[in-house]
Amino acid sequence: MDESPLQVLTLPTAPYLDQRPGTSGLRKKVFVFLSKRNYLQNFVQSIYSSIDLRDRQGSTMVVGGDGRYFNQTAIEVIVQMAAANGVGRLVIGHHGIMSTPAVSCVIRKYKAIGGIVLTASHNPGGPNGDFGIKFNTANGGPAQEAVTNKIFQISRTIEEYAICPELRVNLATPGKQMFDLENKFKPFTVEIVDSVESYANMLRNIFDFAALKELLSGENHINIRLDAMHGVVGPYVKRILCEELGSPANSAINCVPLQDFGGQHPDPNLTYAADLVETMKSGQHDFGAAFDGDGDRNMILGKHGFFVNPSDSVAVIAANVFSIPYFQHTGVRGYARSMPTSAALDNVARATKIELYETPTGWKFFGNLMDAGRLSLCGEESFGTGADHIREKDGLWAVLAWLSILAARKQSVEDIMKDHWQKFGRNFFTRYDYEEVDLDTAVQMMEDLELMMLEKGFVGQRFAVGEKLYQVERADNFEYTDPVDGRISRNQGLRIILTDGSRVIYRLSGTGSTGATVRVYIDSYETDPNKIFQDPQVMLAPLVTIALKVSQLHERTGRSGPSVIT
Ligand code: VG1
Ligand code: CO
Repeated sequence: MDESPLQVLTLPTAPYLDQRPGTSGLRKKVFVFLSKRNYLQNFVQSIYSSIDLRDRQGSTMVVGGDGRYFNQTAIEVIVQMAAANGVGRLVIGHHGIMSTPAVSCVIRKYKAIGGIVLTASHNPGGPNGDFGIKFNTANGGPAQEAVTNKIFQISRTIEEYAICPELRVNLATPGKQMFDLENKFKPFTVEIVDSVESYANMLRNIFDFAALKELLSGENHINIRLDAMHGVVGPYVKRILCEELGSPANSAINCVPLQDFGGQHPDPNLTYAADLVETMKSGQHDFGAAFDGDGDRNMILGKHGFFVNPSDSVAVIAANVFSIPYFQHTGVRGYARSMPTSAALDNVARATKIELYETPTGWKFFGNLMDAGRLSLCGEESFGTGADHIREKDGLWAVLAWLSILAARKQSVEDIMKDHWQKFGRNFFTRYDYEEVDLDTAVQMMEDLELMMLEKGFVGQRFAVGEKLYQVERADNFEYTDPVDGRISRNQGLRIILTDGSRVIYRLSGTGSTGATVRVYIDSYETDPNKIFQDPQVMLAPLVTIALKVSQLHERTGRSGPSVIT
């Protein structure tokens, strides 16, 4: 501990008008944080100021990040500002690294008032990539809109921030560090913790580790391949899957977190995790998975690269929910999915008489339902799957959930999926992403589309594509009323629902950092046993044609096709 107490300074600053948190935190190009004076300080002060001083004083907060470029520098500033803002204790991952689900777990374990996660998730990193800041509240989940709106409002009028510029934290040494501050009775404490331990401990209480160990390293073990894509989840995979559950070291690849994710998009989908898909095609592995930069997303593959659509993944977990000991103990209170996610989960909910909630995109909407004891398992089409053990989606949890099902059913991923479709019917799903579209063009397109959809005569309109004939049954802009607190979230995506139940949905992404990303989601339901095994792109082609025609997407954006197809 230093001899003389550290100075607490209040320094002047000028606001920025663009610090509005999106679907999950504030995301900007790294150069914005580097070149705009106090850009980081302003936003971090806005977070601290959004918390009532009485709640902040002497409290515990958690800090972690996915290890991307600028992570460490940002944490040093966050620590200096936490001390100056009256926070009593910070719990920080070793080297400042901790996955998003682990931060959620640690916030709950330490009864912290919240946490800050430095990540832009699946967006590329490095000096030319993105940086991001997420704020999670005491339940361990992403802050609700009321909180992020408050943060945004503060950031627009901020005039000063508080900081202890002399405070030097050592992120490399586990254990406690204490700092005496001027005007403060109690020292400010920083605890550097093992990033994996608390999280691993939690998983041990959720899953049957003995059964998983048998599956991965017993006599009749299966072969798996896990791709951490140089994101934060590498050390978790190594410690839990390899060291503890006995999967061979070479079954986990790209496990060293890199500041630029090796120059790739740390995004687990068929486009950006193409290497894994390619390797799986050789047939040497029975199960494959990839994760995103901050470890909350997952992609599940079977032998020969058999792809499990995320909308199906959560439905399969629901249909086999009692393969997971956690649910045997807690029971199942409810299921939920985001609106654009296919209704595969609804089919399981109906068959098992369990409540199903349809929320807007973004994990924060699930947290309220979980806190109220109404939701146990949920998922998003965007490769997010999770449960009420924490308040974030959880990539590694999803992998262990699937492995638990494989262990219990002793069937391949493909057979489990095909059985599921035969029993429940199949919800064909595809998503087209158009990345980095001109912002004004995208906003104008959405406005025009909405006007057209609301015009008299749109409902009832018919579309003929080849032999298929579709008719519009309903068209709206999705709106959600939170069943717990009655809060209304508007403008959550334009929906065209056709008479056969098929849907075409348009949304602008809230996680990009450049221009706009237009997402088009398309799904349809099929029970005909002769059709359920067909290629989704073939099955959905007529609906894609309609989606593009109605929106004039290609003409308006000048694109000839999407950047990513899921
Ligand atoms: C996307 C996904 C959404 C997900 C969000 C955060 O948001 O669609 O389902 O919750 O990313 O995921 P948007 O607004 O771009 O569609 V993560 O792993 O990037 O924090
Ligand atoms: Co993520």
